[in-house]
Amino acid sequence: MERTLVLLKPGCLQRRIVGEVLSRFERKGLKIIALKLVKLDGATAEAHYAEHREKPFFGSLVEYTLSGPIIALILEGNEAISVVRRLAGLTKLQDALPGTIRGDYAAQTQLNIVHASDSSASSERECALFFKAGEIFPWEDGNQAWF
Ligand code: 3AN
Repeated sequence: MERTLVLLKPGCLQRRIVGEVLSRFERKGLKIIALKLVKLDGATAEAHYAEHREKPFFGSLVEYTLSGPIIALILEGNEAISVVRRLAGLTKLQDALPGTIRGDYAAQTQLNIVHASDSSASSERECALFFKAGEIFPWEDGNQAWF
């Protein structure tokens, strides 16, 4: 079982598609084990995108990430890291296939709607950056009769 950090960027709230995006993860059978609406501070946004510090788009990427609240969540499931990356779709606008979240919703590469951890090392680092241990609530599948 793996965990992965997902961010629904400000554009998700602007476009009122939070529910639609979350439902894609739920439909796949992934478990939401942590979730919050949060307005990031500059230091956290820069730490999150630290690997891109030297890229020309770093400043505007951080600015966009700070432009409004975001939703941060941790998903748990089998092979969750790669499964969520595939549901999210490829980074570049022109590569993101229809049927993926970015393929269906992203209109610009920089504003590509969702972030998803790309490895177990980044998942561990990013989950810890966004959530304290007491904000994560793993749960078991219950008796089907409860549905
Ligand atoms: P991913 O989010 O698919 O892991 P990364 O880590 O290469 O992709 O990029 C992080 C974020 O930086 C992307 N989600 C996107 O918002 C932005 N980004 C990546 N490449 C570009 C680019 N060429 N121009 C503008 N923004 C970019």
